[in-house]
Amino acid sequence: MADYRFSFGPWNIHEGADPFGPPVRATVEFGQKLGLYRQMGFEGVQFHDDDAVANVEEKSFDQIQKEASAMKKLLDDQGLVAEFVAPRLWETPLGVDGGYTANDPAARRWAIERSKRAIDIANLLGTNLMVLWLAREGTYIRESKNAIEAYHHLRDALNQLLEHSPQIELAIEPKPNEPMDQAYVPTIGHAVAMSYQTCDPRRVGGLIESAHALLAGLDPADEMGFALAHDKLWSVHLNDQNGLKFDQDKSFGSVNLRCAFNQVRMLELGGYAQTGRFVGLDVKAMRTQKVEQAHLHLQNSRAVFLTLVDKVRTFPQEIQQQCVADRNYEALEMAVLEHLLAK
Ligand code: 3MF
Ligand code: MG
Repeated sequence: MADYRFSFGPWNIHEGADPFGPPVRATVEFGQKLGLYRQMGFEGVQFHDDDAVANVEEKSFDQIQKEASAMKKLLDDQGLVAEFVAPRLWETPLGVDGGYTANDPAARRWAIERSKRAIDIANLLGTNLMVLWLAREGTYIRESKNAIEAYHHLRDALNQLLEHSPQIELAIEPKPNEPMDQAYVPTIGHAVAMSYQTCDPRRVGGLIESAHALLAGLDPADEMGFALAHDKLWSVHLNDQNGLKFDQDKSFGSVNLRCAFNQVRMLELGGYAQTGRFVGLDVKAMRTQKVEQAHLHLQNSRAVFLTLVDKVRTFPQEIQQQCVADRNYEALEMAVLEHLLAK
């Protein structure tokens, strides 16, 4: 049976700042973070474009090429691979009201150009996958944009990116809100529908983050099932979320173990491990955590995932089938709970 491969982004080891307070931990140097990957059983590194090439917008293509190649060497030396590159479009002042869907044509051009550079970086790092978290593609008030036009702009942007590189695959990471009041492409259904409007639907898919699905009031496992049914689950950001509040990125399974079990079950049913795609984490350490232990949330999330793989594989098939045949879902539910509670 194929083994799962795990990834996380360097931003998952962070200084603990939140909107109400400054950093509380020293910065862990990038090289030191890379050293933690293998040690904790991770092989894939998730990148923003500027995680790979700092201040990417100020650099010439030659310089980008030089720095991305140096990063690739650093990865090779540590036995790591880049899982994906994502353009960080939400921090530049020109993108204050969005990029691809901005009303300002200059902002739209900027977003597409920066994303093309991110694709170049992905190619240099040896990955075909670009993740698009559409952070500011949306509105604070509905009257500020025309959603019909916005979705058309988004389709045009996706087409330009697909045309920029024949091998690039675009995985949209849906999220319903934050930082916007309402985001465009809030669910995987929207992302899959968008894919079919592009010039090459086979190269547009999705990444599902557990917390984002929960914020949309949806079940992450079912969102994954929808993507898998369309062959479009190209990555996941596993984490957890305690109710409908800000995006918490809590450790996987830490709030709702049964929901986590069902996400793992869905990946097992979909044969996800055999696809070779990564089980990505997008988890934050608690603000209270000391710097020496500010990576434990990653290790713990991976451990919970693997324990749940075992729980899924050892769940008695006969009981499941019998309960389904009898339409006795109360018994099925109890069997699941007993299985999860058993030592
Ligand atoms: C925000 C996110 C992002 C994306 C990341 C890669 C900072 O809620 O989940 O994390 O995952 O930009 O796409
Ligand atoms: Mg994420």
